[in-house]
Amino acid sequence: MPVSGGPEGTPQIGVGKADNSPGEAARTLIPMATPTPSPTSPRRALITGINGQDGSYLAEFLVGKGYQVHGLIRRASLFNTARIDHIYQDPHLRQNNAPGMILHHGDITDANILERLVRSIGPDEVYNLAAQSHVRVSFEIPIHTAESVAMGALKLLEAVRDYQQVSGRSVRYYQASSSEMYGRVAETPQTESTPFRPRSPYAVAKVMAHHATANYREAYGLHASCGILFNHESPRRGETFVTRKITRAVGRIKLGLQGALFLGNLDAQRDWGFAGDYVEAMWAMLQQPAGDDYVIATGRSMSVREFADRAFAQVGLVAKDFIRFDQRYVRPSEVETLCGDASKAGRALGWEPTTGIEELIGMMVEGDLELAAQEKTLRDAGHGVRTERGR
Ligand code: NDP
Ligand code: GDR
Repeated sequence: MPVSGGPEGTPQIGVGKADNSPGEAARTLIPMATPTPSPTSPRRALITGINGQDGSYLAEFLVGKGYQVHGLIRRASLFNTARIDHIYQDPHLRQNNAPGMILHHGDITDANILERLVRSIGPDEVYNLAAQSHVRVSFEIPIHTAESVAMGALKLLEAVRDYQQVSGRSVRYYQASSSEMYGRVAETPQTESTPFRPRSPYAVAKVMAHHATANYREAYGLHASCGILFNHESPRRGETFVTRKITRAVGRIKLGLQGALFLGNLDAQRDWGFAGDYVEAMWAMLQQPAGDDYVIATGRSMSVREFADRAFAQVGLVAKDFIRFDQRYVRPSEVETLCGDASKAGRALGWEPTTGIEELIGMMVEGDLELAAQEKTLRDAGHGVRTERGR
């Protein structure tokens, strides 16, 4: 999928920082031309992490609402837009209407790009979803995780603050906070006021991003909100997260393509919801008169073991006949149990989950049975099988 360098008419960018100025109040921004929205122009949203699970559902949702959606995407040596290809409109085939989605190359760790993008797009809403989001992996690459999760958020907040100051326009900001921040939980269920006791490099970094967002709200009056989202899944979930790993295995085992499923801690409990529901809460937060923090959860939790039992049962199999333990998937420090109380979001946003766990497991198993069937058809016909990653 082609990636745009930015909308036509992108103004030149220039931020001046006063030289030799004393520490306090040293920042001087040079006023400059920024895109001026007309009353008829669509609202503009910038999404970092647009090609991830949540980014894809959010982009779909916002395009459906008539937004022009801009997405930050990393350059990769293989196509990495499978989750959003269906929203993309080929400019060669498009009629005269404006594109619904425009992608821009960049990285959340690159402050220069973030500043340039925010200024050239002139977004009404910014959704910061980009992150090294795998908890187990964060123990292996803690510094990279902190750079994308914590420093990335701070750099984007700075870009938004500068843009507001220079343009005089107001931007609404969403930060993807996480239930993982509760760590060794102080109380159950967890609410917006439950203390954070992070248990992984990922969670530590998310706590920093969360507090930075609240600080920009208080210090600079930024309309900034944190969604403390509990685990949410879908057929688009990355294949190394436990729910998708299980449903992918269910499909492949059922069709004879795989013999066993290797997992770590089966006793961990999570409050699992559907990603499609959760992105609507992100948007709803930015439609409020002021920024705030909200827990988004179902209020029901279940162990990994029970999730697996139910997923295998959907195809008439017994999970324990196929599950094997692998120490490599156990975390150095684990979050044993999470269960969220989303009553504030219910009252303030009118948000509640619409998809129950059984329906969620059903849609994931159905999607992965279909993928396994495609794989089996190709194998039976004597073809090698390419995964979506191009192997
Ligand atoms: P995914 O892992 O599916 O998507 C993460 C996105 O971030 C991808 O688009 C990825 O791009 C991008 N990304 C990673 N590193 C960078 C970087 N350095 N620069 C630019 N983009 C980058 O996560 P989800 O969609 O599930 O989650 C979205 C956000 O919500 C994340 O911040 C996550 O931590 C948070 N969250 C998720 C929850 C969940 O249950 N899903 C719960 C609570 C919070 P690429 O494809 O190039 O890697
Ligand atoms: P989590 O999700 O760490 O909660 O983070 P994940 O699906 O990775 O793990 C959930 C629980 O399952 C246990 N587990 C395994 N996990 C994985 N990935 N692979 C296994 O083989 C396995 N076996 C058991 C884990 O130990 C854990 O207890 C997700 C991410 O989306 C974060 O970005 C987000 O912030 C949180 O959810 C809320």
